[in-house]
Amino acid sequence: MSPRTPPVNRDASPQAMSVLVTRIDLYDSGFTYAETPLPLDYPHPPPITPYSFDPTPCDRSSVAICRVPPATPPCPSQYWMEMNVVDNSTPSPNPSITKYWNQRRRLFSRFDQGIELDAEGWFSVTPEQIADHVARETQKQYAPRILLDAFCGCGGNAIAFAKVTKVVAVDVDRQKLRRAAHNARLYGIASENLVFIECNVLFVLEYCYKAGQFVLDEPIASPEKANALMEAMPPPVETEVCEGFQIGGIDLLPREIDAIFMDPPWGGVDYEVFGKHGYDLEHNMKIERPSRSVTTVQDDFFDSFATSNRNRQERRAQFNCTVDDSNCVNGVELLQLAAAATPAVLYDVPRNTRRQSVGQAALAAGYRGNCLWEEHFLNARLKTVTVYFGRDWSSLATAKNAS
Ligand code: MGP
Repeated sequence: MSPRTPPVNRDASPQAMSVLVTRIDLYDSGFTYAETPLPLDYPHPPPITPYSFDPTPCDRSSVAICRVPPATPPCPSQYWMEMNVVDNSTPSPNPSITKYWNQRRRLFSRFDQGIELDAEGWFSVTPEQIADHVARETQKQYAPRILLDAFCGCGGNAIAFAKVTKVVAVDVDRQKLRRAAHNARLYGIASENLVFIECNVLFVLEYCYKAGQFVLDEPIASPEKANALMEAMPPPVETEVCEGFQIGGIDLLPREIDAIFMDPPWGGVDYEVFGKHGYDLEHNMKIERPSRSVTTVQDDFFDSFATSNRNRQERRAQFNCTVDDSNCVNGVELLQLAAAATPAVLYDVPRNTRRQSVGQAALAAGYRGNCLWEEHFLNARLKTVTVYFGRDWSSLATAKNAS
């Protein structure tokens, strides 16, 4: 592979954002380290503006993308799973999820012990090796005492985080939270490490935290703000103990959070219809606000897994179209809300997201300096991307290649 020259961020002012792209190789089956050598010929990166946080608006064009050397070569013994994670010998219970069913032990190595997933969980849960890596990395870089998992779903990431820190996991759907609790029990997660909150997370981000502190019970500055809060306030929900874990409403939220992890719905299985770098956080991601009718994935959603008989243009036009636009925040606004709640934010985005748009979203959210775009390759295939905000990653960009 011939080295490409990365775009140089010539604007050395603190108004700029560098998206530092790095590659993490993880393995769970079928490959050995020798068969998949890391590409070690990354170009030398340009100088990076040090990290700072500045809420004033700035010129959104000041985004540079540069690839940085991998931090450490992978150690196969650390990541290898001693099991056959891809298995098509047992027929899938539903033909439309066959692709996911065959990889079920990649999603959860303890799948056979009774893991529960719903329709959305099958296609959106993070494979365990990747979830564990992100949790370890988060602990290393941010050392959060409490992390808020904004879109818990059936618990893939929440379980990985709860192995290393305390987690408060939010989802609008109690059934998903019950499944997550069940799955967490299968992994032996301690009940004091994981609490589940049934609430629309946009309410939690917008009204419950500022700079990591719980503010919902603080005096409100104006009658208008008080009215807006009253309108958005979710109805009370019951508290229950499910498989040893507490599930309840916003009264269970902690007084402080140190980091937020977001793995939001991207709009469904068809997200790659926008091409290799065409997914746009502003235009393609839609997260429904509380209070109006909530669109949830129904059981007949399985019927819509098969999309290939529509042409690309139709699929693009119909992508995410069941969500009411007037009652949504987009992926850029979501980052703004999270950054205001606490600056340490980890954001899972589709692998085909336009990196420039992530840099622009970061600037709009008040970040300056750099963010880390971490690509997760599982057995040499790009699966997911996590973007880390709120830390200075420039040391990665200047580190010497570990060849
Ligand atoms: P994928 O599109 O299912 O590709 O998503 P896969 O299984 O690698 O198969 P391929 O052969 O088509 O490449 C890859 C990963 O993205 C999944 O394992 C999920 O972790 C994640 N993912 C996929 N979708 C559709 C979503 C989503 O809507 N939301 C979130 N948060 N994650 C998703």
